[in-house]
Amino acid sequence: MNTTFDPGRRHFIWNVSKAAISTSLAIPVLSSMAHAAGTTGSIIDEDINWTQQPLPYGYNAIEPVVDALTMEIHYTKHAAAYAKSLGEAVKAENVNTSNTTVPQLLKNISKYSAKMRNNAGGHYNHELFWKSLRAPMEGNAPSGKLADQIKKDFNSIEAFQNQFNEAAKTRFGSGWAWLVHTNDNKLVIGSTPNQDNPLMDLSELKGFPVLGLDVWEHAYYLKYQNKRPDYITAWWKAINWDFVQQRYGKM
Ligand code: MN3
Repeated sequence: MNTTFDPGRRHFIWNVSKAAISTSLAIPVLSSMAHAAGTTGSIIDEDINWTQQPLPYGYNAIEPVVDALTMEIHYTKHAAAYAKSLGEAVKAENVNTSNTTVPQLLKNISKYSAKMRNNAGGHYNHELFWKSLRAPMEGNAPSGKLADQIKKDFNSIEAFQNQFNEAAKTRFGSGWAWLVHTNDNKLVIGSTPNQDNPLMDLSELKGFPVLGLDVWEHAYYLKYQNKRPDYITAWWKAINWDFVQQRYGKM
């Protein structure tokens, strides 16, 4: 769908070829690797593993948008618990994590338990969330192809932000607001309840999650209490648009 040169993908293909040459099972290796990466309408999410990855910055790195204590509890307690419970669920439900990716599991999540749904979603969503944040700065905004597409699909960056804010504010209870790249190459805003996400086969909102905002109270309550809109407003300053742009290029 996107023809932009992607060095990560090229490297991946080269490694697969190398693996194929070094084994007599060249064809099965190639086909199973292609399957693991997703073949049609490809979702390449090689950054997401089955276990919790190190936080890419210190607990205080996103202050004052996200305070250090919230970041620490969010990462070491909430997100860590999703990863741990996901590990239990894949064991109990016989998921072969060496030939299945987390996104592949999410795309078939209706076949698994509620425990799997909540924790696979929780794990994926948080791994994505940490990487989509950076030290806050004034005037933080998307650029390049992503900004062009946003302007095309939402008329302006401001209109896009207003629509995203509305989705995040009006998600009742706990959940996530999303910017999603759809299969027909459009950017769409929506939200999901609990730890659901747009990759899930049972999600109403469908597509590749380019950007997600955690609107569970555990993400903001210590600093913002009941003022979710203030948290959402502050969050715009801390979005890592370089990362978001890379994801947009991966659909
Ligand atoms: Mn959370």
